[in-house]
Amino acid sequence: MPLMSDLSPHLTALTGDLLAAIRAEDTGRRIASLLGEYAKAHDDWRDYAFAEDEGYTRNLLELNDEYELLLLCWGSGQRSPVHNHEGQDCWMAVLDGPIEEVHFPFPKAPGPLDAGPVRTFARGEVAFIKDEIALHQVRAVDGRAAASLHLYAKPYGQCNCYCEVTGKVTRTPLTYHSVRGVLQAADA
Ligand code: 2CO
Ligand code: FE2
Repeated sequence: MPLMSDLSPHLTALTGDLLAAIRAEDTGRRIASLLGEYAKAHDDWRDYAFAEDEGYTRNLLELNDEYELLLLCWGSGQRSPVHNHEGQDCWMAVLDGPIEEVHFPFPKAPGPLDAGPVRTFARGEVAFIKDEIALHQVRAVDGRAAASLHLYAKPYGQCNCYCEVTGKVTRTPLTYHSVRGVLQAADA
C-alpha cells in the first residue's frame, strides 16, 4: 500500500462515511448518495487534481482493504478504453462535467464491439457499473475538461481493455498518476 499523507477535511469525512457504509453492507443507494452529495457540495478535490495532455489521470485518494477512491481528471475529449471492472462494483460521481459513459454489452463472439446507449452525467450525478451490467467507456466532451470520483469495491490493480474495432482484449495494469497530491514516478 502506498504511503499516504492526510486528506483534506471533506474528503476525510467522505472516506470514513464510505467505509462505514461498506462495512454495514449498506452499499447501493448509500454509496451513491454519499458520493453525489460530496460532488455537489465540495471542491477540496481540486487540491489533488492533475491534468495531462497524454490522457486522463488516475489520482489515488484512499485505498484500504474494502475500497479504492480515485479522482480522475479528463482533458477535453479524453477517454478511457472500453474496459471491465474485474468483478467489482464501480460508482462514478461527476465533480466537474459533463462526462459521457457508453455501455458495451459483454461480447459473445470475437470481433468488433457493439456500442450501447450513451448517457451524460452532470456535476453531482452518479453512475454505477459492474461486469454483469456491461463493459464501458468514459469520456469528457470536446471543449470541456472534466473530473470524476470513482469508488471501486474492492480495489483492483489491473483490468481488461478491449479494442473496439477487433474486440482484442489486453490485460492492462492500472497505475496512479498521483497519491494524495504527490506525483508518482512514471513507472511506479
Ligand atoms: N475504470 C476506469 C479507471 O479506473 C475509469 S472509467 O470509470 O469507471 O481508470
Ligand atoms: Fe470504468
